[in-house]
Amino acid sequence: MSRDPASDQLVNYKKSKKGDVESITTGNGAPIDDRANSLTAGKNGPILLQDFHLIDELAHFDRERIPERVVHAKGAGAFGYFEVTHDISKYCKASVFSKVGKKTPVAVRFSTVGGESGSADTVRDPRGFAVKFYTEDGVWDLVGNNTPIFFIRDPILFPVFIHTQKRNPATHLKDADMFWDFISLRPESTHQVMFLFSDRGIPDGYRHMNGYGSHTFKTVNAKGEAFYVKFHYKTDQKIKNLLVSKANDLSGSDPDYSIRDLYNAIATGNFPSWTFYIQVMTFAEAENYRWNPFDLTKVWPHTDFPLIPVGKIVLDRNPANYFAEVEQIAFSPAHMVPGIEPSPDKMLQGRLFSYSDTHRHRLGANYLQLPVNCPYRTKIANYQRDGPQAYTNQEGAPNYYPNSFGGPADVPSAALSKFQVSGDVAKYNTADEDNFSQPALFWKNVLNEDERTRLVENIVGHLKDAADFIQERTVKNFSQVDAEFGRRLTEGLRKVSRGKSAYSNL
Ligand code: HDE
Repeated sequence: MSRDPASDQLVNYKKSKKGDVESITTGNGAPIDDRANSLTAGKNGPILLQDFHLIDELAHFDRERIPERVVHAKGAGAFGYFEVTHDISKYCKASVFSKVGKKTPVAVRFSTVGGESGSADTVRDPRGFAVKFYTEDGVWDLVGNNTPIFFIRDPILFPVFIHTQKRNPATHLKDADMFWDFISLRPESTHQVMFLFSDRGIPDGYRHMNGYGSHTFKTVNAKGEAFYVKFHYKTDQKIKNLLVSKANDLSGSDPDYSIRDLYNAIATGNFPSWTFYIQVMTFAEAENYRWNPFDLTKVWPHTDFPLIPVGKIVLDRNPANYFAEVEQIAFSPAHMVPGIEPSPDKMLQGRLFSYSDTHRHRLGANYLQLPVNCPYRTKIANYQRDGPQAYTNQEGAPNYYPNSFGGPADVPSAALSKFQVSGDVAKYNTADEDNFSQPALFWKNVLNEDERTRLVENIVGHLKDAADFIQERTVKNFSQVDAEFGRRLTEGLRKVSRGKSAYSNL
């Protein structure tokens, strides 16, 4: 019987051992005579407290779970490299881009967003596309999605927005009222919601979708000149999406479809790759641009800021162990390296705090010492010490600063580029910062007629479950994108509601 490599994992493990069988041990490495029977006083007697093996097994099992990620809990990971194909050193001095042909090891984790770690892969949801570059100057994490935009533009709304994507606190069910109430009260979400309900809202696995750093970042060259930059990684496998009916079938028949697809592709040498590009905006252009360049609900159109090729990401190794290398991988937008810096994008600023915080909770204060997270191409030298599971603790090096005993010293060349800020400290309302002009371009110029039809069907299919007043407010927002869009939604909703009375499905 021929099976795929994912199904044959254990068979292949056995083959790789070439008949060797290791001796079974306790956690402290001592050999175990009998793994199947506990130590009892007499044949039917009680178990002895001295059976360390049993107690250690049960106690360890009791602690097998760590908290799942609060978002992006379900995912797949793989390893490979980033290779530079074009010189961009005039924009960025980061060592990862230093010369054509240079390869840097990477780890990638793909994910869905709203579901728990056991949820189905083929749901309508954004996909995470996080890349960890193990550079000689430390780890750089580009923690992106498969969409160049996001639902909101101020991080203060993120936790409550995520609540609307998760379960109702009373029913523990996904809730169309929560979803569309928030979306319609915050019309800056319109652009991302249109992307989400378009065909690209259900990619066919993780290999057939693009990735985007999404935010505006700042890059700095060797002369100290700074630029605003966006990162894009476009699939070389071509975009492929699933039709709703197929996706729904797969949710039942193979909820792990995307994990399986990635594993099998890599295991059979069909290595997926993405071409990496940047868009560059000068500070002068940013001053006068027609859209706020730091607003994550907007793109920089390629016609204004063309894609500049940089390199490629290739994934050629599956994780050897899922928990160690994928569940415990910890990305943070704050993990930057010299040459790559934050921009004032508020969402990015919020993320700079949140990720490392979540890792300290999920994995512990020493999460950066775990092999998959540690910046192994550079040497850690600092004044952090101790804490849970301190695996490397910098031996006898001084643990205070300044010191006279050769402890690690400052690196002035790593200083951030200087920039000026001014303005009154206040809470600035960003709710109405031009929410519809880019969605209008998306409707008119990006989607073709069939895609528009499916967008309307997909929204109707979900929005129909929300309360009437929420449906009305939502359609009103979409009408501001394009009157025709609103009209078609109204018509679609009318069709599905015909004959439906309140609680008709009870
Ligand atoms: Fe995340 N996000 N996020 N996010 N995000 C997390 O970090 C957060 C946002 C993204 O494969 C969490 O380790 C805030 C945008 C990916 O391990 C958490 C805000 C984008 C992943 C978190 C955002 C992302 C996460 C949950 C608004 C695309 C999975 C567990 C300010 C550009 C990474 C964790 C992986 C994960 C916070 C918005 C992408 C809680 C506060 C925008 C790909 O820290």
